[in-house]
Amino acid sequence: MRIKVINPNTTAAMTDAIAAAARAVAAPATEIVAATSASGPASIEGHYDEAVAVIGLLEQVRAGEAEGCDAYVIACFGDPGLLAARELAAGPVIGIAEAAMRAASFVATGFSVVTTLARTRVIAEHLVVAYGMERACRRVRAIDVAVLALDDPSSNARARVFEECRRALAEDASGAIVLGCAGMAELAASLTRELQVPVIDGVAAAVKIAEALVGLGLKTSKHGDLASPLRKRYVGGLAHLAPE
Ligand code: 5HY
Repeated sequence: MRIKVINPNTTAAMTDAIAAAARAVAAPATEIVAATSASGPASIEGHYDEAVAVIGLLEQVRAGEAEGCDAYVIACFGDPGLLAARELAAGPVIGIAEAAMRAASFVATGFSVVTTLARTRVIAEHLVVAYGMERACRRVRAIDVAVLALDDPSSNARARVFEECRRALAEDASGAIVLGCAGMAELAASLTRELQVPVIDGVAAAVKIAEALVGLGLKTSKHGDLASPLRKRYVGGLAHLAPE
């Protein structure tokens, strides 16, 4: 099977780290196609970034349909454009936030999310409600490090994530941690070892869930709201996105 893992921001270095996390857990017969959005924000850290990033994401899904992809992973913790992408795609589309939250709920009765900037906390909180995770998600926390500073040693990001996880386990009555950014994927294994609790990276969780759904022969339902977009005229700079 072919799974397209899409980074909806335009930072190729981040896509490389995301692709490595995806390939590390993919089954031998799974081909991971990693893609970086061709247009939009270098990182997604708010509602505006997210709204603009959706166009680049949908362009990658449309291309994936032509490339014969069996499933898609939206590798950004806001799950931007998830339902729009599901309208476009025949196969399953998995957002890393939903994947990580659902995986966490299988291994703990409560989890905390540790994300980047405080201003993006509300985006994760909205997803908690949208996914019906209010009971399981005990708290959304932030380390106040920008997305593109995560791999800058001077940001001390890893130590800050570790500290916030420790606080969450002490204060939130959580039994698991959900990492709230695709850029934190490579931290999951070592934090799990050090904290002795499941620390979940959504990229890996989404790849395994996509494999399971494709393996079950499940595709996105085209009965109702996720049916293919209705054909109509699109004009201007987005005319190329007109539904076929
Ligand atoms: C992400 N932004 O996973 C989100 C994380 C965040 O560019 N990739 C981004 O902080 O919302």
